[in-house]
This record gives sequence, structure tokens and C-alpha cells, in this order.
Amino acid sequence: MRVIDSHTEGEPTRVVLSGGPDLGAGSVAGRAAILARDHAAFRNAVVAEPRGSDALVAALLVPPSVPDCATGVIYFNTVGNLGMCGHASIGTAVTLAHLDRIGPGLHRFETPVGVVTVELHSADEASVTNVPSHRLHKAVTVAVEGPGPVTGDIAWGGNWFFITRDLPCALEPANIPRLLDAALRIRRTLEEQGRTGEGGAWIDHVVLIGPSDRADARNFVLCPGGGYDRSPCGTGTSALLACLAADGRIGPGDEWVQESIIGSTYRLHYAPGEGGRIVPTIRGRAWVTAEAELLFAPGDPYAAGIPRPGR
Ligand code: PYC
Repeated sequence: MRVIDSHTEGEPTRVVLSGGPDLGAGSVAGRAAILARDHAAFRNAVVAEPRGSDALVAALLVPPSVPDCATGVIYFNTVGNLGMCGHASIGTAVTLAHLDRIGPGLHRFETPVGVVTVELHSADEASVTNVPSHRLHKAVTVAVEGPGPVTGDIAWGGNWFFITRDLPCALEPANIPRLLDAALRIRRTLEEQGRTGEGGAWIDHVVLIGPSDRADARNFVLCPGGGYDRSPCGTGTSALLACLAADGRIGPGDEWVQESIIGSTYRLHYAPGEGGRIVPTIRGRAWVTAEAELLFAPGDPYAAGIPRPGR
């Protein structure tokens, strides 16, 4: 299995170029559903330990079904599929440029939740115009054991997010263990109380938002596998922008600079979409870190990865 690794503002992506399972024909959404249902062993082998980690997102390249798309891409992590992924889209663009498969300019990627447009600015910088994003619920309060009552918005930015400014402590790297613990408790409480995204979708990401002295805000983002996003989270900040736009706190074309918990940044803006939605664009940098072949040695008891015990 041939892969290329990169990181986008600190967050890793593994593009799978060959060796993936046969997912048949049809839309990328349909093939993503087959990957989620039938191919846990493949997904674990690529992203779980010992080859990967909870921070890693894989991007499986597949032929697109939508005309004019440069590629189809299915994002997955140690838990399952992601609808969209901002950092991995930037990582995929930089990887395709590294392979001379795309050059500077506009390219369309077919993802399971819609077509996104990627503009490659240089060998290590790209913008992604994301799927339409919106807020589903404003000011939902949950009583979380430990942190206490926490109020936040439930919003879509290509994945489902709970976004809160109620912080257990300062958003500093030294506090990552406490932030992770609080975000996991918030997510567990949302699950226990039956809070979901549309159609009963699992709210698998939690965003904690706080002040930044070098950007509009800093965040800490819990990812589905229990890891945290080293980048400022493209889909999470898209969801945040949808909330800010709904509250009239940001207008079309205004720039929003989002800082991550490790200090890396994305620049975003949005255009108005249909039905009160917004269409965010996320700009960030990525660098290729490895070209590799994943090996599956006979007799290796963990050749297919160490599966997570559960969510
Ligand atoms: O950048 O959208 C993102 C993302 C989601 C999970 C990890 N990164």
C-alpha cells in the first residue's frame, strides 16, 4: 500500500495512493458508506497504531463520479469516516502537487458530503472552499460532571460540532490533558442526553473557543478518536463561522484568523450560501513528511492495526 504523509499546520494526513479495497462504482458518498461498513480492518491498518494514531486522518483517493473533479477522496480516522476534513483537503492538495498531479490554480475534490474547491497557491499552501455550513441549535446547555453547566452551539461544517466558550481552564498547550478531559466529558454528556446533529448524527467533535493574542480566537478541538486537532480544524472553524454569521458577528468576505492550541493558524472568510447557510473558505499550509509503503509482515499480530476498544 503506497502512502504519502504530510502535516497541515501540525495535523497529520496520510494520502492512500494505492492498495485500497474495491469499493465498486457510484458516488463517493456511496463508496464511503461501503468503506465504513465493510472495511474496518483496512481503515485500522492505515490509521490505527502501530502505524498511525488518533490524530491521523487518512485520505483515500478514489475515482470521482462528478465530472471535472480532480479526484474523489474519502477521509477516515481511527473511529470511522469523516464527512469532510479541512486539514486533510489541504494536505491532499499539497500531496497531489508533490506528485505533479495538480498545479497551481483551482481543482475540485468530490467528498462524501459534497464537492469542495481547492485552490493551490504554491507547493505548500492551499485554500479549500468547503461545503455549505450552518448552525443547527444555538445556546444548548448541558450539565457536565466536572466542568459543570456548559453552553454551546451545535453546528455543521462538514462534520458535526459542539462549540462552546465555557472553558475549564486557559487554552494553553500545558493544559491539553485538562482540555481533553473536559471535551470528552462534554461529548459524553451530549451523547447521554441524546443531543445529535441532523438525522441523529453523532456530534463527534467538540470545539473549545477562547481568546488569542495573535488571531481572532484560539481553539482546542476534540476529534472523534479522542485525540485533539493540532491544526485550527477547518471544518470546526467553518462551523464556528456559521454561528458567528448567524449572530451577525462576521460578514461575507471578512477575514477570520483562527489559531490552534499549538499556535498554528488558518485564515478564513465566507460567502453567503442558500437557505441561510454560509460557504467558508479555509487557507492553510501543509508539508509532505514521508513517502512510504505500508508493509504487512506475515506473523505480525498487529499487522491490521490495534483497533480502538470503542468510541
Ligand atoms: O481540519 O476539518 C479539519 C479536521 C477535522 C478533524 C481533524 N481535522
